[in-house]
Amino acid sequence: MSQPKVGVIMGSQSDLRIMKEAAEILEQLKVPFELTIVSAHRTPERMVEYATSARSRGLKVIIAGAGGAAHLPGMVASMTTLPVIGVPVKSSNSIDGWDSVLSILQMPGGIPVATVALDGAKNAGILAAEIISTFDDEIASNLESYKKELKDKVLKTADAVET
Ligand code: RP5
Repeated sequence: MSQPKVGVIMGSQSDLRIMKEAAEILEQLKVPFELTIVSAHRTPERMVEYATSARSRGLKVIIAGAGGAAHLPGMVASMTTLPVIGVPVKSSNSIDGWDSVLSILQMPGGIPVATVALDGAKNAGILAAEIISTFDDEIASNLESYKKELKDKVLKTADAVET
């Protein structure tokens, strides 16, 4: 694949079962991306390096997923001017995922994180593609086809159940 435009990062390997959905949809939409593990708490220096070098490395959007005390998306957003999409991951010892949701959603003014639904990695991938599509016609056209497929599927089921 060509130069990655989207960086997909997550706090732990245990987030991969969810975050791979972002990778899958980016692949489907033909958006070049990179994927790695960056932990806010266990590898803080790596997080700083990732966030501060992201723009100069050519990334346009960062998708950051984490669970529990999910500081990764917000901390990355504090160190870059790239758009950051946060994915709250429901980790095994979480309080129904509310910890992840609130710690990613409730950012202070000035440091936005575009937070998707709990375990909403697929939508994070689509949103990242939509941001890229503002300056990339090929991705825009791939998104058009994807949304048409969604529409056709619904119309087909509507036809099937209609009486
Ligand atoms: C967070 O803690 C990670 O994002 C993960 O969702 C959660 C649990 O991590 P592990 O203990 O499974 O590595 O930092």
